[in-house]
Amino acid sequence: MHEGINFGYRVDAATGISDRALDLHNNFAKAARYAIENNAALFIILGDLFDRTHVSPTFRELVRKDVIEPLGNSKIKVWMIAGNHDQPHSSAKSTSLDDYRGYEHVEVFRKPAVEEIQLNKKSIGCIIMPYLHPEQIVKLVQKKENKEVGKEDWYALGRKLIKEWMKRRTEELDTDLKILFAHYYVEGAKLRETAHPEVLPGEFSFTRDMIPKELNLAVFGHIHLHQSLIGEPEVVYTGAIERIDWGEREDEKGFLIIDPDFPELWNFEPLPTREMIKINVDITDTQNPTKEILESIPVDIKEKMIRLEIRVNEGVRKKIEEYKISERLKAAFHYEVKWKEEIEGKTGFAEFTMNPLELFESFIETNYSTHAKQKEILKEGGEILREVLS
Ligand SMILES: [Mn+2]
Repeated sequence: MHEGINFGYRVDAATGISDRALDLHNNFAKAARYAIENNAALFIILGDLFDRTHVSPTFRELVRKDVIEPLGNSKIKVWMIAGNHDQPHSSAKSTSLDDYRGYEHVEVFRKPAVEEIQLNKKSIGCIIMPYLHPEQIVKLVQKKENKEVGKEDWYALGRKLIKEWMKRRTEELDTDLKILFAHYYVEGAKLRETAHPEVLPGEFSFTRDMIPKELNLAVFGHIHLHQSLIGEPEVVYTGAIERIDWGEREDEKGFLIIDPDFPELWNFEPLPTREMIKINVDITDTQNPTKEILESIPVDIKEKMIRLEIRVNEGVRKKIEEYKISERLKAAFHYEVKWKEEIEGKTGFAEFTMNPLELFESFIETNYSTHAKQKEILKEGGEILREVLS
């Protein structure tokens, strides 16, 4: 859902909310309405309800007003499972999700749990695995192993620990059906996000063999692309409810309906999406660049999102009548123009990283390599950085 996400355009001065963030919210409200109209028993939010651990009260109120309270009035239970965006790095810290604990029909899951529900006269056992940050997994492993665990071991030990826990809890369940609800990257799943990667370098991920075969279905949140990975059990990603990133511009969006009477147990229910059009135009070899750019823009752009990328030779941009382009794009919901200047005879950096964690680590290496608390600085700084970035 990514409620509270900041889009830097079409921001309402009174509320501070972008119309694009409302696109996301409106789809979320539509999913809740669908649940109400179809007498759902349970409404599950599979992580990343919020874009950050603390979002503006305005967003929290929108969620209360359009989703949580209407569902409560219709006697529909709500499960909120923490995702990487709304799970704090320290479990002692609170998150905007905790706002909703006060509702009798809402349950917030920030730790692994097992629940049993009844649906169409069938009992369903649910294994719930909220997102745990790497440092939380390290702490978990250290507690279970009763020793300090090195960087090279925690990942494998964490996987083993979670695999064994899920297997044991699945076997203990004596229900007609067994379903896993989790918020992780499962190796082999497809990614679409480009500017805002959901899966961060070094984050804890699942392998297929961790998911117990005794399950009837595994449903995952996290990746924005709705997809199904065939296997035992089938792994389904619900995907985001709207396109968050330009990499998702072709994707269908929606939510899952789970019903024990469906042959596959699940069905995908699509939601409306705002059209995103990416236009690439190359004017490095043309006599009439302004005209060529204007002709590359489709006639109907009303209410659509447009990204225009123009490849131009160095120094040519000033000859282009940019006001004509702006005038032409005005009808769009939102537009961005990116200029790619072809510069001759300059070379870039051979090795270059924009990964903030790598930049931080190399900064500490350069400036604090002899400091007595170098390791602590690295660890604490890394945690703060990850918290800020998530
Ligand atoms: Mn996520």
